[in-house]
Amino acid sequence: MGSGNAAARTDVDAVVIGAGFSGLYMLHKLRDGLGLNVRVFEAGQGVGGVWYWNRYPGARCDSDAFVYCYSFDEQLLQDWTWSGKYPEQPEVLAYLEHVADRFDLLPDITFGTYVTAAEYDDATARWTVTTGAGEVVTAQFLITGIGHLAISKYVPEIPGLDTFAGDWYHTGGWPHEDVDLRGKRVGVIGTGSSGVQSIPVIAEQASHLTVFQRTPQYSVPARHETADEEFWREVKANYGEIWRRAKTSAGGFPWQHNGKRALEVSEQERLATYEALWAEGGIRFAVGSYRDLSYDDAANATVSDFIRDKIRQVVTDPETREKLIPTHPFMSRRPIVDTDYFETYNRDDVTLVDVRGTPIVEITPSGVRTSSAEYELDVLVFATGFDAVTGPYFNIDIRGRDGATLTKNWDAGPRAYLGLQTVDFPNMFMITGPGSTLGNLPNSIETHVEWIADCIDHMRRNGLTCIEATAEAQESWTDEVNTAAEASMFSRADSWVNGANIPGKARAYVFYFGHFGKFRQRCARVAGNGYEGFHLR
Ligand code: N01
Repeated sequence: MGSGNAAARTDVDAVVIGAGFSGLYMLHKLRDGLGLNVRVFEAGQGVGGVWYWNRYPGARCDSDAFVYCYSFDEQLLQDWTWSGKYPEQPEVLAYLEHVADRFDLLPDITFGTYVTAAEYDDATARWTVTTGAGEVVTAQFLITGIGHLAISKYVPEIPGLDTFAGDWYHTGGWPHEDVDLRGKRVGVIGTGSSGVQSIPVIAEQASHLTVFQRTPQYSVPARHETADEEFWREVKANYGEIWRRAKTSAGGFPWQHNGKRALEVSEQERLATYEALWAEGGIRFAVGSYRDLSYDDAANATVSDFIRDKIRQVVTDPETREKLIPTHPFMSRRPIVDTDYFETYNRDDVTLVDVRGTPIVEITPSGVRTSSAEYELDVLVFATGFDAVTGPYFNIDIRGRDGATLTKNWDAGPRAYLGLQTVDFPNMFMITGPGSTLGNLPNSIETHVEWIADCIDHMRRNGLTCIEATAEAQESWTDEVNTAAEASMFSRADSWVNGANIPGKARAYVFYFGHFGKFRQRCARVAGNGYEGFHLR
Protein backbone atom coordinates (compact mmCIF):
# COMPACT_ATOMS: atom_id res chain seq x y z
CA MET A 1 0.00 0.00 0.00
CA GLY A 2 1.36 3.39 -0.91
CA SER A 3 1.29 6.44 1.28
CA GLY A 4 -1.70 8.67 1.15
CA ASN A 5 -1.17 12.10 -0.32
CA ALA A 6 -2.93 14.21 2.29
CA ALA A 7 -2.28 17.61 0.78
CA ALA A 8 -0.58 19.88 3.25
CA ARG A 9 -3.75 21.09 4.92
CA THR A 10 -2.65 22.61 8.19
CA ASP A 11 -5.97 23.77 9.64
CA VAL A 12 -8.64 21.09 9.64
CA ASP A 13 -11.80 20.14 11.47
CA ALA A 14 -10.41 16.94 12.92
CA VAL A 15 -7.13 15.11 13.31
CA VAL A 16 -7.47 11.37 13.78
CA ILE A 17 -4.49 9.43 15.10
CA GLY A 18 -4.23 5.90 13.75
CA ALA A 19 -5.51 4.12 10.64
CA GLY A 20 -6.67 0.83 12.08
CA PHE A 21 -10.27 -0.29 12.49
CA SER A 22 -10.99 2.88 14.49
CA GLY A 23 -9.30 5.55 12.41
CA LEU A 24 -10.51 4.28 9.05
CA TYR A 25 -14.16 4.30 10.04
CA MET A 26 -13.80 7.62 11.87
CA LEU A 27 -12.39 9.22 8.73
CA HIS A 28 -15.22 7.82 6.63
CA LYS A 29 -17.90 9.03 9.06
CA LEU A 30 -16.52 12.53 9.45
CA ARG A 31 -15.42 13.17 5.89
CA ASP A 32 -18.12 11.36 3.92
CA GLY A 33 -20.91 11.58 6.46
CA LEU A 34 -20.47 15.11 7.79
CA GLY A 35 -18.34 16.70 5.10
CA LEU A 36 -15.53 17.58 7.51
CA ASN A 37 -11.97 18.30 6.63
CA VAL A 38 -9.95 15.50 8.27
CA ARG A 39 -6.29 14.50 8.47
CA VAL A 40 -5.32 11.03 9.66
CA PHE A 41 -1.78 10.32 10.85
CA GLU A 42 -0.57 6.73 10.97
CA ALA A 43 2.80 5.54 12.27
CA GLY A 44 2.84 2.47 10.01
CA GLN A 45 3.49 2.54 6.31
CA GLY A 46 0.02 1.21 5.64
CA VAL A 47 -3.41 0.89 7.22
CA GLY A 48 -4.27 -1.82 9.75
CA GLY A 49 -3.08 -0.62 13.16
CA VAL A 50 -2.62 -3.64 15.38
CA TRP A 51 -3.06 -5.83 12.28
CA TYR A 52 -0.25 -3.99 10.54
CA TRP A 53 2.25 -4.55 13.37
CA ASN A 54 1.34 -8.02 14.67
CA ARG A 55 2.74 -10.29 11.95
CA TYR A 56 4.29 -12.96 14.14
CA PRO A 57 4.10 -16.59 13.02
CA GLY A 58 0.60 -17.89 13.73
CA ALA A 59 -0.98 -14.45 14.14
CA ARG A 60 -4.63 -14.73 13.33
CA CYS A 61 -7.97 -13.34 14.34
CA ASP A 62 -9.31 -15.21 17.35
CA SER A 63 -12.85 -13.89 17.12
CA ASP A 64 -15.19 -15.42 14.54
CA ALA A 65 -14.42 -13.43 11.41
CA PHE A 66 -17.98 -13.10 10.19
CA VAL A 67 -18.50 -10.67 13.06
CA TYR A 68 -14.90 -9.43 13.37
CA CYS A 69 -15.51 -6.76 10.77
CA TYR A 70 -17.45 -3.59 10.14
CA SER A 71 -21.22 -3.80 10.13
CA PHE A 72 -21.96 -0.27 8.92
CA ASP A 73 -22.15 -0.99 5.22
CA GLU A 74 -24.49 -3.70 3.97
CA GLN A 75 -22.82 -3.95 0.57
CA LEU A 76 -19.40 -4.35 2.18
CA LEU A 77 -20.82 -7.20 4.27
CA GLN A 78 -22.26 -8.83 1.18
CA ASP A 79 -19.15 -8.38 -0.94
CA TRP A 80 -16.46 -9.54 1.47
CA THR A 81 -16.03 -13.26 2.15
CA TRP A 82 -13.56 -14.48 4.73
CA SER A 83 -11.74 -17.69 3.88
CA GLY A 84 -12.68 -19.32 7.16
CA LYS A 85 -13.50 -19.06 10.80
CA TYR A 86 -10.29 -17.40 12.04
CA PRO A 87 -8.38 -15.72 9.22
CA GLU A 88 -4.65 -15.22 9.47
CA GLN A 89 -3.19 -11.75 9.92
CA PRO A 90 -2.53 -11.09 6.19
CA GLU A 91 -6.21 -11.65 5.44
CA VAL A 92 -7.41 -9.27 8.17
CA LEU A 93 -4.92 -6.71 6.89
CA ALA A 94 -6.16 -7.28 3.32
CA TYR A 95 -9.71 -6.61 4.55
CA LEU A 96 -8.71 -3.27 6.07
CA GLU A 97 -6.79 -2.37 2.91
CA HIS A 98 -9.89 -3.22 0.92
CA VAL A 99 -12.00 -0.94 3.14
CA ALA A 100 -9.47 1.88 2.72
CA ASP A 101 -9.60 1.51 -1.07
CA ARG A 102 -13.32 1.00 -1.28
CA PHE A 103 -14.10 4.21 0.61
CA ASP A 104 -11.18 6.10 -0.96
CA LEU A 105 -9.64 6.81 2.43
CA LEU A 106 -5.97 6.85 1.48
CA PRO A 107 -5.78 10.46 0.21
CA ASP A 108 -6.47 11.76 3.70
CA ILE A 109 -4.03 9.54 5.56
CA THR A 110 -0.39 10.45 6.11
CA PHE A 111 1.56 7.24 6.66
CA GLY A 112 4.88 6.63 8.36
CA THR A 113 4.13 9.58 10.61
CA TYR A 114 3.98 9.41 14.35
CA VAL A 115 2.10 12.09 16.23
CA THR A 116 4.52 13.21 18.91
CA ALA A 117 2.54 15.96 20.63
CA ALA A 118 -0.86 17.62 20.80
CA GLU A 119 -1.72 20.76 22.73
CA TYR A 120 -5.12 22.29 23.44
CA ASP A 121 -5.70 26.03 23.32
CA ASP A 122 -8.65 27.11 25.46
CA ALA A 123 -8.99 30.49 23.76
CA THR A 124 -9.68 28.97 20.34
CA ALA A 125 -10.94 25.56 21.52
CA ARG A 126 -8.56 23.99 19.03
CA TRP A 127 -5.77 21.46 19.15
CA THR A 128 -2.28 21.93 17.72
CA VAL A 129 -0.88 18.57 16.64
CA THR A 130 2.80 18.00 15.93
CA THR A 131 4.23 15.02 14.09
CA GLY A 132 7.63 13.37 14.20
CA ALA A 133 8.19 14.71 10.70
CA GLY A 134 7.87 18.24 12.09
CA GLU A 135 4.47 18.96 10.56
CA VAL A 136 2.14 21.13 12.65
CA VAL A 137 -1.62 20.96 12.10
CA THR A 138 -4.44 22.59 14.03
CA ALA A 139 -7.85 21.00 14.44
CA GLN A 140 -11.04 21.59 16.36
CA PHE A 141 -11.21 17.91 17.30
CA LEU A 142 -8.46 15.50 18.24
CA ILE A 143 -9.60 11.90 17.94
CA THR A 144 -7.45 9.01 19.08
CA GLY A 145 -7.82 5.75 17.21
CA ILE A 146 -4.61 4.43 18.72
CA GLY A 147 -5.98 1.15 20.00
CA HIS A 148 -4.98 -0.58 23.19
CA LEU A 149 -1.74 -2.24 22.30
CA ALA A 150 -0.09 -1.71 18.96
CA ILE A 151 2.54 0.88 19.66
CA SER A 152 3.47 0.05 23.25
CA LYS A 153 5.30 -3.26 23.12
CA TYR A 154 6.60 -4.48 26.45
CA VAL A 155 10.04 -6.07 26.63
CA PRO A 156 10.92 -6.91 30.23
CA GLU A 157 14.19 -5.61 31.54
CA ILE A 158 16.22 -8.79 31.75
CA PRO A 159 19.95 -8.24 32.29
CA GLY A 160 22.12 -9.13 29.33
CA LEU A 161 19.68 -8.75 26.43
CA ASP A 162 22.16 -6.44 24.72
CA THR A 163 24.78 -9.20 24.82
CA PHE A 164 22.62 -11.80 23.07
CA ALA A 165 24.45 -12.94 19.93
CA GLY A 166 21.34 -14.20 18.14
CA ASP A 167 18.34 -12.28 16.81
CA TRP A 168 15.46 -11.28 19.02
CA TYR A 169 11.97 -10.08 18.21
CA HIS A 170 8.80 -8.95 19.94
CA THR A 171 5.61 -10.50 18.57
CA GLY A 172 4.06 -7.03 18.29
CA GLY A 173 6.89 -5.72 16.11
CA TRP A 174 7.63 -8.70 13.91
CA PRO A 175 9.68 -7.81 10.79
CA HIS A 176 7.81 -7.37 7.53
CA GLU A 177 10.27 -9.56 5.71
CA ASP A 178 10.35 -13.34 6.29
CA VAL A 179 12.15 -14.51 9.40
CA ASP A 180 13.59 -17.93 8.70
CA LEU A 181 13.41 -20.00 11.88
CA ARG A 182 14.13 -23.31 10.17
CA GLY A 183 16.88 -25.24 11.87
CA LYS A 184 17.18 -22.65 14.64
CA ARG A 185 16.99 -23.09 18.38
CA VAL A 186 14.22 -20.69 19.33
CA GLY A 187 13.10 -19.47 22.75
CA VAL A 188 9.69 -17.89 23.37
CA ILE A 189 9.10 -15.90 26.55
CA GLY A 190 5.40 -15.47 27.33
CA THR A 191 2.27 -17.54 26.93
CA GLY A 192 -0.52 -15.01 26.46
CA SER A 193 -2.62 -14.93 23.27
CA SER A 194 0.41 -14.04 21.14
CA GLY A 195 2.61 -16.77 22.64
CA VAL A 196 -0.15 -19.37 22.45
CA GLN A 197 -0.78 -18.56 18.77
CA SER A 198 2.88 -18.48 17.79
CA ILE A 199 4.28 -21.43 19.78
CA PRO A 200 2.73 -24.24 17.65
CA VAL A 201 3.78 -22.54 14.41
CA ILE A 202 7.32 -21.78 15.59
CA ALA A 203 7.64 -25.37 16.82
CA GLU A 204 6.95 -26.55 13.25
CA GLN A 205 9.88 -24.50 11.97
CA ALA A 206 12.51 -24.51 14.70
CA SER A 207 15.00 -27.31 15.33
CA HIS A 208 14.15 -26.90 19.00
CA LEU A 209 11.72 -24.64 20.81
CA THR A 210 12.05 -23.67 24.46
CA VAL A 211 9.01 -21.98 25.99
CA PHE A 212 9.58 -19.86 29.08
CA GLN A 213 6.26 -19.80 30.91
CA ARG A 214 5.54 -17.72 33.99
CA THR A 215 1.80 -18.38 34.32
CA PRO A 216 0.00 -21.35 32.78
CA GLN A 217 -3.02 -20.40 30.70
CA TYR A 218 -6.42 -21.68 29.81
CA SER A 219 -6.97 -21.93 26.11
CA VAL A 220 -9.90 -23.14 24.07
CA PRO A 221 -9.30 -24.93 20.76
CA ALA A 222 -10.24 -22.72 17.84
CA ARG A 223 -11.22 -25.61 15.59
CA HIS A 224 -10.43 -23.37 12.72
CA GLU A 225 -11.99 -24.45 9.46
CA THR A 226 -12.51 -22.98 6.06
CA ALA A 227 -16.03 -21.76 5.48
CA ASP A 228 -17.98 -23.11 2.55
CA GLU A 229 -20.50 -21.39 0.29
CA GLU A 230 -23.43 -22.71 2.27
CA PHE A 231 -22.11 -21.11 5.47
CA TRP A 232 -21.72 -17.76 3.77
CA ARG A 233 -25.11 -17.89 2.08
CA GLU A 234 -26.65 -18.43 5.50
CA VAL A 235 -24.61 -15.69 7.19
CA LYS A 236 -25.12 -13.12 4.46
CA ALA A 237 -28.84 -13.76 4.29
CA ASN A 238 -29.08 -13.22 8.04
CA TYR A 239 -26.60 -10.47 8.72
CA GLY A 240 -29.31 -8.10 9.93
CA GLU A 241 -30.35 -10.46 12.70
CA ILE A 242 -26.74 -11.49 13.46
CA TRP A 243 -25.75 -7.87 14.09
CA ARG A 244 -28.91 -7.18 16.06
CA ARG A 245 -27.96 -10.01 18.39
CA ALA A 246 -24.29 -9.00 18.54
CA LYS A 247 -25.11 -5.40 19.38
CA THR A 248 -27.43 -6.35 22.21
CA SER A 249 -25.22 -9.10 23.64
CA ALA A 250 -22.94 -9.09 26.67
CA GLY A 251 -19.69 -9.30 24.71
CA GLY A 252 -20.42 -8.04 21.21
CA PHE A 253 -20.81 -11.52 19.73
CA PRO A 254 -24.09 -12.89 18.38
CA TRP A 255 -24.31 -15.52 21.11
CA GLN A 256 -25.94 -15.58 24.48
CA HIS A 257 -25.49 -17.78 27.50
CA ASN A 258 -28.21 -20.39 27.92
CA GLY A 259 -29.92 -18.47 30.70
CA LYS A 260 -29.12 -21.08 33.36
CA ARG A 261 -26.78 -21.06 36.33
CA ALA A 262 -24.02 -23.67 36.17
CA LEU A 263 -24.93 -25.29 39.47
CA GLU A 264 -28.68 -25.42 38.92
CA VAL A 265 -28.27 -28.28 36.43
CA SER A 266 -26.95 -31.78 37.00
CA GLU A 267 -23.26 -32.48 36.55
CA GLN A 268 -24.15 -34.69 33.60
CA GLU A 269 -26.03 -31.87 31.85
CA ARG A 270 -23.28 -29.37 32.63
CA LEU A 271 -20.52 -31.55 31.25
CA ALA A 272 -22.57 -32.27 28.13
CA THR A 273 -22.97 -28.53 27.61
CA TYR A 274 -19.25 -27.88 28.01
CA GLU A 275 -18.37 -30.83 25.76
CA ALA A 276 -20.64 -29.60 22.98
CA LEU A 277 -19.18 -26.10 23.09
CA TRP A 278 -15.63 -27.44 23.38
CA ALA A 279 -16.23 -29.52 20.26
CA GLU A 280 -17.40 -26.39 18.49
CA GLY A 281 -14.40 -24.43 19.76
CA GLY A 282 -13.58 -20.74 19.86
CA ILE A 283 -14.76 -17.84 21.95
CA ARG A 284 -18.31 -19.18 22.07
CA PHE A 285 -17.10 -21.67 24.67
CA ALA A 286 -16.53 -18.72 27.00
CA VAL A 287 -19.77 -16.87 26.37
CA GLY A 288 -22.26 -19.50 25.27
CA SER A 289 -22.92 -21.67 28.31
CA TYR A 290 -23.92 -20.66 31.85
CA ARG A 291 -24.69 -17.10 32.76
CA ASP A 292 -22.81 -17.04 36.05
CA LEU A 293 -19.38 -18.31 34.95
CA SER A 294 -17.97 -14.81 34.67
CA TYR A 295 -18.92 -13.70 38.17
CA ASP A 296 -19.67 -16.66 40.47
CA ASP A 297 -16.65 -18.51 41.87
CA ALA A 298 -18.39 -21.84 42.43
CA ALA A 299 -19.95 -21.79 38.96
CA ASN A 300 -16.64 -20.79 37.45
CA ALA A 301 -14.84 -23.64 39.21
CA THR A 302 -16.88 -26.12 37.14
CA VAL A 303 -15.66 -24.71 33.83
CA SER A 304 -12.10 -24.13 35.08
CA ASP A 305 -11.92 -27.77 36.19
CA PHE A 306 -13.33 -28.88 32.86
CA ILE A 307 -10.52 -27.17 30.96
CA ARG A 308 -7.86 -28.38 33.37
CA ASP A 309 -9.06 -31.94 32.65
CA LYS A 310 -8.86 -31.27 28.93
CA ILE A 311 -5.25 -30.10 29.28
CA ARG A 312 -4.42 -33.23 31.29
CA GLN A 313 -5.98 -35.41 28.59
CA VAL A 314 -3.82 -33.87 25.86
CA VAL A 315 -0.36 -33.52 27.41
CA THR A 316 1.43 -36.83 27.80
CA ASP A 317 4.51 -36.02 29.90
CA PRO A 318 3.38 -35.84 33.56
CA GLU A 319 5.85 -33.14 34.59
CA THR A 320 5.07 -30.90 31.61
CA ARG A 321 1.37 -31.52 32.08
CA GLU A 322 1.33 -30.28 35.66
CA LYS A 323 3.31 -27.17 34.72
CA LEU A 324 0.59 -26.32 32.21
CA ILE A 325 -2.34 -26.44 34.65
CA PRO A 326 -3.60 -22.94 35.51
CA THR A 327 -4.65 -22.12 39.05
CA HIS A 328 -6.46 -18.82 38.45
CA PRO A 329 -10.10 -19.00 37.30
CA PHE A 330 -10.98 -19.26 33.61
CA MET A 331 -11.97 -15.82 32.26
CA SER A 332 -10.06 -13.96 34.95
CA ARG A 333 -7.75 -13.09 32.06
CA ARG A 334 -8.72 -12.37 28.48
CA PRO A 335 -9.73 -15.78 27.04
CA ILE A 336 -7.30 -17.41 24.62
CA VAL A 337 -8.14 -19.46 21.56
CA ASP A 338 -5.55 -21.80 20.04
CA THR A 339 -4.71 -24.31 17.40
CA ASP A 340 -2.73 -27.28 18.77
CA TYR A 341 -1.24 -25.31 21.65
CA PHE A 342 -1.22 -28.03 24.29
CA GLU A 343 -0.52 -30.73 21.67
CA THR A 344 2.73 -28.90 20.85
CA TYR A 345 4.16 -29.87 24.25
CA ASN A 346 4.03 -33.53 23.19
CA ARG A 347 6.74 -32.90 20.63
CA ASP A 348 10.25 -34.13 21.46
CA ASP A 349 11.71 -30.89 20.16
CA VAL A 350 9.74 -28.64 22.54
CA THR A 351 10.76 -27.91 26.13
CA LEU A 352 8.63 -26.08 28.68
CA VAL A 353 10.47 -24.11 31.36
CA ASP A 354 8.56 -22.86 34.39
CA VAL A 355 10.13 -19.48 35.06
CA ARG A 356 8.00 -18.83 38.12
CA GLY A 357 9.68 -21.81 39.80
CA THR A 358 13.08 -21.15 38.26
CA PRO A 359 13.17 -17.47 37.25
CA ILE A 360 15.13 -16.09 34.34
CA VAL A 361 18.32 -14.64 35.79
CA GLU A 362 19.93 -13.22 32.68
CA ILE A 363 20.23 -13.37 28.95
CA THR A 364 23.70 -14.45 27.91
CA PRO A 365 25.36 -14.20 24.49
CA SER A 366 24.24 -17.76 23.79
CA GLY A 367 20.80 -17.94 25.35
CA VAL A 368 18.75 -17.64 28.52
CA ARG A 369 19.94 -18.57 31.98
CA THR A 370 17.41 -19.40 34.67
CA SER A 371 18.12 -20.04 38.34
CA SER A 372 18.58 -23.72 37.50
CA ALA A 373 19.85 -24.09 33.91
CA GLU A 374 21.09 -22.40 30.76
CA TYR A 375 19.24 -22.75 27.46
CA GLU A 376 21.19 -22.22 24.25
CA LEU A 377 19.27 -20.24 21.65
CA ASP A 378 19.76 -18.77 18.20
CA VAL A 379 16.58 -16.68 18.29
CA LEU A 380 14.61 -15.23 21.18
CA VAL A 381 10.97 -14.19 20.84
CA PHE A 382 9.34 -11.90 23.37
CA ALA A 383 5.63 -12.66 23.48
CA THR A 384 5.54 -10.50 26.58
CA GLY A 385 2.63 -8.25 25.75
CA PHE A 386 2.05 -4.55 25.89
CA ASP A 387 1.86 -1.55 28.16
CA ALA A 388 -1.80 -1.68 27.28
CA VAL A 389 -4.35 1.11 26.92
CA THR A 390 -2.48 3.88 28.72
CA GLY A 391 0.87 3.13 27.03
CA PRO A 392 -0.19 4.41 23.58
CA TYR A 393 -1.47 7.64 25.21
CA PHE A 394 1.60 8.22 27.35
CA ASN A 395 3.80 7.83 24.26
CA ILE A 396 2.33 11.07 22.91
CA ASP A 397 2.87 14.36 24.72
CA ILE A 398 -0.81 15.34 24.94
CA ARG A 399 -1.48 18.57 26.83
CA GLY A 400 -4.99 19.64 27.67
CA ARG A 401 -6.40 22.76 29.25
CA ASP A 402 -3.83 24.77 31.22
CA GLY A 403 -1.10 22.30 30.30
CA ALA A 404 -2.77 19.29 31.94
CA THR A 405 -1.03 16.03 31.03
CA LEU A 406 -2.45 12.55 30.85
CA THR A 407 0.57 11.13 32.63
CA LYS A 408 -0.28 13.26 35.67
CA ASN A 409 -4.08 13.03 35.45
CA TRP A 410 -3.89 9.26 35.05
CA ASP A 411 -0.99 8.53 37.41
CA ALA A 412 -3.26 6.47 39.66
CA GLY A 413 -4.92 4.83 36.66
CA PRO A 414 -6.84 6.13 33.66
CA ARG A 415 -10.16 7.89 34.11
CA ALA A 416 -12.54 8.62 31.28
CA TYR A 417 -16.28 9.06 30.88
CA LEU A 418 -17.69 6.09 28.92
CA GLY A 419 -14.20 5.63 27.50
CA LEU A 420 -14.92 8.62 25.27
CA GLN A 421 -13.52 11.72 26.93
CA THR A 422 -11.36 12.64 29.87
CA VAL A 423 -11.58 15.78 31.99
CA ASP A 424 -9.17 18.63 31.11
CA PHE A 425 -8.97 17.51 27.49
CA PRO A 426 -11.84 19.29 25.73
CA ASN A 427 -12.63 18.37 22.15
CA MET A 428 -10.50 15.22 22.45
CA PHE A 429 -12.41 12.02 21.80
CA MET A 430 -10.98 8.57 22.39
CA ILE A 431 -12.21 5.64 20.34
CA THR A 432 -12.46 2.79 22.86
CA GLY A 433 -10.47 4.74 25.43
CA PRO A 434 -10.07 3.51 29.01
CA GLY A 435 -13.35 2.47 30.59
CA SER A 436 -14.93 1.24 27.37
CA THR A 437 -15.82 -2.35 26.60
CA LEU A 438 -13.44 -5.15 25.55
CA GLY A 439 -15.24 -8.10 23.84
CA ASN A 440 -15.60 -8.05 20.06
CA LEU A 441 -13.61 -4.91 19.34
CA PRO A 442 -14.85 -3.89 15.89
CA ASN A 443 -18.28 -3.75 17.46
CA SER A 444 -17.01 -1.59 20.36
CA ILE A 445 -15.19 0.62 17.86
CA GLU A 446 -18.29 1.17 15.71
CA THR A 447 -20.25 2.10 18.82
CA HIS A 448 -17.79 4.84 19.71
CA VAL A 449 -17.12 6.09 16.19
CA GLU A 450 -20.82 6.52 15.50
CA TRP A 451 -21.38 8.22 18.85
CA ILE A 452 -18.52 10.66 18.24
CA ALA A 453 -19.71 11.48 14.71
CA ASP A 454 -23.27 12.06 15.96
CA CYS A 455 -21.95 14.26 18.76
CA ILE A 456 -19.88 16.40 16.40
CA ASP A 457 -22.89 16.67 14.09
CA HIS A 458 -25.01 17.79 17.05
CA MET A 459 -22.43 20.41 18.00
CA ARG A 460 -22.24 21.84 14.52
CA ARG A 461 -25.98 21.98 14.08
CA ASN A 462 -26.29 23.82 17.38
CA GLY A 463 -23.39 26.21 16.98
CA LEU A 464 -21.41 24.56 19.79
CA THR A 465 -17.64 24.61 19.62
CA CYS A 466 -16.44 22.78 22.68
CA ILE A 467 -17.28 19.59 24.61
CA GLU A 468 -15.72 18.17 27.74
CA ALA A 469 -16.74 15.43 30.15
CA THR A 470 -17.65 16.72 33.60
CA ALA A 471 -15.61 15.60 36.60
CA GLU A 472 -18.76 14.21 38.28
CA ALA A 473 -19.68 12.07 35.28
CA GLN A 474 -16.12 10.80 34.95
CA GLU A 475 -15.86 9.87 38.63
CA SER A 476 -19.21 8.19 38.61
CA TRP A 477 -18.35 6.17 35.49
CA THR A 478 -14.97 5.20 36.96
CA ASP A 479 -16.85 3.89 40.00
CA GLU A 480 -19.06 1.83 37.70
CA VAL A 481 -16.01 0.49 35.86
CA ASN A 482 -14.46 -0.58 39.15
CA THR A 483 -17.68 -2.07 40.51
CA ALA A 484 -18.24 -4.11 37.35
CA ALA A 485 -14.63 -5.32 37.36
CA GLU A 486 -14.69 -6.24 41.05
CA ALA A 487 -17.84 -8.26 40.47
CA SER A 488 -16.25 -10.10 37.55
CA MET A 489 -13.61 -12.80 37.32
CA PHE A 490 -11.18 -10.15 36.04
CA SER A 491 -10.60 -9.13 39.65
CA ARG A 492 -9.27 -12.61 40.42
CA ALA A 493 -6.01 -12.50 38.47
CA ASP A 494 -3.18 -10.20 37.45
CA SER A 495 -2.93 -9.28 33.79
CA TRP A 496 -2.73 -6.39 31.37
CA VAL A 497 -6.42 -5.52 31.89
CA ASN A 498 -5.63 -4.29 35.40
CA GLY A 499 -2.17 -2.88 34.77
CA ALA A 500 -0.45 -5.69 36.67
CA ASN A 501 1.71 -6.82 33.75
CA ILE A 502 4.00 -3.79 33.79
CA PRO A 503 6.29 -3.29 36.80
CA GLY A 504 5.48 0.01 38.51
CA LYS A 505 2.30 0.66 36.51
CA ALA A 506 -0.74 1.86 38.44
CA ARG A 507 -3.12 -0.96 39.26
CA ALA A 508 -6.41 0.02 37.67
CA TYR A 509 -9.03 -1.58 35.47
CA VAL A 510 -8.72 -0.28 31.95
CA PHE A 511 -12.00 -1.69 30.62
CA TYR A 512 -15.64 -1.71 31.55
CA PHE A 513 -16.53 -5.38 32.07
CA GLY A 514 -20.26 -4.78 32.19
CA HIS A 515 -22.72 -5.76 29.47
CA PHE A 516 -21.79 -4.50 25.98
CA GLY A 517 -25.38 -4.14 24.77
CA LYS A 518 -26.30 -2.13 27.85
CA PHE A 519 -23.18 -0.01 27.40
CA ARG A 520 -24.37 0.83 23.89
CA GLN A 521 -27.78 1.77 25.25
CA ARG A 522 -26.13 3.88 27.91
CA CYS A 523 -24.09 5.80 25.34
CA ALA A 524 -27.23 6.37 23.25
CA ARG A 525 -29.20 7.52 26.31
CA VAL A 526 -26.50 9.99 27.29
CA ALA A 527 -26.65 11.51 23.81
CA GLY A 528 -30.44 11.43 23.76
CA ASN A 529 -30.56 13.31 27.06
CA GLY A 530 -28.63 16.23 25.60
CA TYR A 531 -25.19 14.71 26.25
CA GLU A 532 -25.63 14.43 29.96
CA GLY A 533 -22.34 14.29 31.81
CA PHE A 534 -20.69 16.50 29.21
CA HIS A 535 -20.30 20.25 29.30
CA LEU A 536 -21.01 21.83 25.91
CA ARG A 537 -20.58 25.42 24.90
O1 N01 B 1 0.32 -10.40 25.90
P1 N01 B 1 -0.12 -10.88 27.38
P2 N01 B 1 -0.13 -10.98 24.49
N1 N01 B 1 9.12 -13.08 32.33
O2 N01 B 1 0.13 -9.73 28.26
C1 N01 B 1 4.61 -13.13 30.00
C2 N01 B 1 -4.56 -9.35 22.17
N2 N01 B 1 -4.22 -10.35 21.17
O3 N01 B 1 0.58 -10.21 23.44
O4 N01 B 1 1.09 -14.37 32.55
C3 N01 B 1 8.40 -14.09 31.85
O5 N01 B 1 -1.46 -11.49 27.37
C4 N01 B 1 3.32 -13.08 30.74
O6 N01 B 1 3.41 -13.89 31.90
P3 N01 B 1 2.31 -13.71 33.09
C5 N01 B 1 -5.44 -9.97 23.23
O7 N01 B 1 -6.37 -9.04 23.68
C6 N01 B 1 -5.19 -10.69 20.30
O8 N01 B 1 -0.02 -12.44 24.45
O9 N01 B 1 2.14 -12.23 33.27
N3 N01 B 1 7.22 -13.96 31.25
C7 N01 B 1 2.37 -13.62 29.67
O10 N01 B 1 2.46 -15.01 29.58
C8 N01 B 1 -4.44 -10.32 24.29
O11 N01 B 1 -5.00 -10.51 25.57
C9 N01 B 1 -4.95 -11.63 19.35
O12 N01 B 1 2.90 -14.37 34.25
C10 N01 B 1 6.75 -12.72 31.12
C11 N01 B 1 2.95 -13.01 28.40
O13 N01 B 1 4.30 -12.67 28.69
C12 N01 B 1 -3.51 -9.14 24.20
O14 N01 B 1 -3.39 -8.91 22.81
C13 N01 B 1 -3.72 -12.26 19.30
C14 N01 B 1 7.45 -11.60 31.58
C15 N01 B 1 2.24 -11.75 27.98
O15 N01 B 1 0.89 -12.04 27.69
C16 N01 B 1 -2.13 -9.34 24.78
O16 N01 B 1 -1.66 -10.63 24.41
C17 N01 B 1 -2.74 -11.89 20.20
C18 N01 B 1 8.69 -11.83 32.21
N4 N01 B 1 9.41 -10.81 32.71
C19 N01 B 1 -3.00 -10.94 21.14
N5 N01 B 1 6.73 -10.50 31.30
C20 N01 B 1 -6.01 -11.98 18.37
O17 N01 B 1 -6.05 -13.05 17.88
C21 N01 B 1 5.62 -10.93 30.69
N6 N01 B 1 5.63 -12.27 30.58
C22 N01 B 1 -7.06 -11.01 17.99
